[in-house]
Amino acid sequence: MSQVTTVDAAPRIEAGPASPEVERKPLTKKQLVAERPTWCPGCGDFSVLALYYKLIEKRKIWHEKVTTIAGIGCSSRFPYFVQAHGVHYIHGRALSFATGVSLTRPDLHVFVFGGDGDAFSIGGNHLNHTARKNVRMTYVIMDNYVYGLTKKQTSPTSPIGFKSKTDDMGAADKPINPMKQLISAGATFVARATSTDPKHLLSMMERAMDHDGFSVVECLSECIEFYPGAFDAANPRKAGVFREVPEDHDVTDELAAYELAGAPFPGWFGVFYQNERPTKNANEQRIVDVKREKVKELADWQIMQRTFDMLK
Ligand SMILES: Cc1ncc(C[n+]2csc(CCOP(=O)(O)OP(=O)(O)O)c2C)c(N)n1
Ligand code: SF4
Ligand SMILES: [Mg+2]
Repeated sequence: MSQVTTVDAAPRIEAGPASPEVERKPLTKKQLVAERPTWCPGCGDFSVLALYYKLIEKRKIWHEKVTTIAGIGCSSRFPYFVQAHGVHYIHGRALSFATGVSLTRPDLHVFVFGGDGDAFSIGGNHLNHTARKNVRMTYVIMDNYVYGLTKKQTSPTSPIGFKSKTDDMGAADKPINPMKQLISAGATFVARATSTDPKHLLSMMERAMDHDGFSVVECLSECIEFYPGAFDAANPRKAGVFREVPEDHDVTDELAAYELAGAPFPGWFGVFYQNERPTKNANEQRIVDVKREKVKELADWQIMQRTFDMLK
């Protein structure tokens, strides 16, 4: 029988895969904290980061089993603040990078963090395709209804009338509805949360993480600097209302989810939609297995050579 040893988790990323026979202590927040966050004091993103540490600690995910990927924006600075593998990638391209990681490293928990601009504006196209392909990963969109990093431009979620550097007379264009967009694009887990309710947000992140497919949590996260008070109506501490998705809501019912999404602000919070559908990961693996079987006598480099020869 194999021996079970207990060792302390190292404070830094460890080299090599963990042996399943080695039991380790879960990581602590102290071990996960990297650079001091450069966000403005009071920014809603702090809460999301704190809960991400908590999630990793609670679910006993080891350093080498988690990766944090982001695009560009205040919210997208996330990977810098987590002592684990991560990538601060190109504006709006976090999902394409994360897709590559997810498909090639099925053993990892792939988390993507970013803002409303990164997700729905410059990255909107990637969001749609990652959703329809159902690539396995968890995406937390910190929605502050504004471009924070670049100091107050209108974003796709800014409400009509919002005055910004790009709309000094107030935004005129109809904002997108993140929930409706995600549901119709094909995301198989769609939830809504707010950074002012940490307990609820953590539970949404956990449920998203446990989902086998593309899971998205839109998290209202106030930009205290360029859009203060944006979400007061959703914050009971500011006399607002936090309404959880009704218990009898059927999360597999797409139309019912769409209806919930149509409620006026502050709307509902919780899981709007969740369904099982084959993931891109499973589909790709099936193709690889079938093709590999046909050339099982060949080494990887020979398969590659053949592919190149075919392109000549
Ligand atoms: C290709 C490209 N276009 C534009 C920019 C400038 N830019 C950086 S962040 C950003 C918007 C960020 O807004 P959001 O994603 O909502 O993040 P927040 O800062 O609000 O968290 C823009 C337009 C850029 N870095 N790269
Ligand atoms: S500018 Fe806004 S989004 Fe950026 S760190 Fe400051 S409060 Fe947060
Ligand atoms: Mg933003």
